[in-house]
Amino acid sequence: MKAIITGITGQDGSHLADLLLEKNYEVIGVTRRCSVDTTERIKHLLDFDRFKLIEGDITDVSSVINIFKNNENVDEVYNLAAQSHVASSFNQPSLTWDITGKGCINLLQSLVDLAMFRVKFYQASSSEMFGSSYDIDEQGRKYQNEQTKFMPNSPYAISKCAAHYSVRLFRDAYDLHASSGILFNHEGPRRGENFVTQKIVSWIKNYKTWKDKVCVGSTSYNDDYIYCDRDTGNRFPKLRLGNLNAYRDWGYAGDYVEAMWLMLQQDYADDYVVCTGETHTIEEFLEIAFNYSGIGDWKNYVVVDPKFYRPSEVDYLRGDCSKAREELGWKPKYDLEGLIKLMLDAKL
Ligand code: NAP
Ligand code: G4F
Repeated sequence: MKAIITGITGQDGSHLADLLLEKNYEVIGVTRRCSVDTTERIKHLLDFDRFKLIEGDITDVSSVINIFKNNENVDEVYNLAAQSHVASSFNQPSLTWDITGKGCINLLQSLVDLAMFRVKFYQASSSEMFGSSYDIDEQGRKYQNEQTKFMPNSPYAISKCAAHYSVRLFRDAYDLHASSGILFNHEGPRRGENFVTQKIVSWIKNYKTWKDKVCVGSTSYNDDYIYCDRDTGNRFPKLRLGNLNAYRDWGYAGDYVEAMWLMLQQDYADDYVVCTGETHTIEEFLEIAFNYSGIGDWKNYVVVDPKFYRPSEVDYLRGDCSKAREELGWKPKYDLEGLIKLMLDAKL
């Protein structure tokens, strides 16, 4: 089996490549030109003979067509490429649209134009598409599943909705085996540094290093810094975050790429929610992470900085992945506590 992965240098791309190589696939990863090396997450794969990188950018149709023409025997295409940061999408809405929305259409239309109808296609859809929308279960708890309507409220989510609907259209109109995974937040040691979970974990690591190596005595605080009592000039900046009250359904990325692969092994293409079914606030994440790392009460170390607020927030995400459990036989292996321990242990 041969697969193309766009977004190979990202968190999910690297995990998916690991999984497919384990399954004996030949994997072609698409990387875009960059002035610095972006292969940190796939370093361990670079010398592998069934793993190849090719240059390409999904916003450039000619580049996409070249990739497919040179790999006409490909069996599966996983589109994981995106401008994936929600807050950044408010600063770069057109670019986000070009990559996250139109990029997917470029891939789908190229498959059709080249008559590559036997290729199975996976699209990385997102729980962000639900925005402020939810349904209510028998216990009165909010949730989102495949039937919940989309109410996107960021340029990122709007772009993802366009891509998601395009996948449905190409499935219906051209009979393409094209599936979308509506994935809720998933994290892990390879998560980008500017997503909230990794930002917290990285701060803990840096603070512990400072505390253990530089400040062996006791500490005191002001609004912005933690001071070392042995040398008042020695200080460490507090962790600056935005909205701490949003709820997220956080799972482990390594689990979620398995659901992507399972979707493409089905006889019929479809859309599937992938999640844990549990939801927690950023405050709860902080509570568990600070307790586990032994630092103490997170409230002494965190500053709420409006700079990190978004023009529009998604307040509540909790998925119901009954369909993925029943039809794909998939279930998550990590809960939030397990995920935080995994991330902290890897970092520390
Ligand atoms: P990520 O770490 O931000 O990776 C994004 C990848 O897309 C990177 O490899 C990036 O390359 C690549 N890329 C960006 N623009 C490109 C372009 N124009 N052409 C080709 N490649 C381009 O994201 P992730 O967390 O792995 O997520 C993977 C996918 O799942 C994304 O589509 C994301 O929107 C979606 N998703 C993620 C989550 C989550 O919680 N992680 C949840 C739902 C959906 P560079 O390294 O060069 O920047
Ligand atoms: O970690 P986040 O930036 O992830 P967000 O916005 O939920 O998006 C992630 O999950 C989506 C799936 O639902 C993906 F589609 C998307 O690509 C991405 O992977 O923020 C999580 C929450 C937000 O409510 C945000 O306002 O944390 C809040 N937050 C509070 N302080 C912060 C910060 N987020 C970031 N990035 N940085 C902060 O300082």
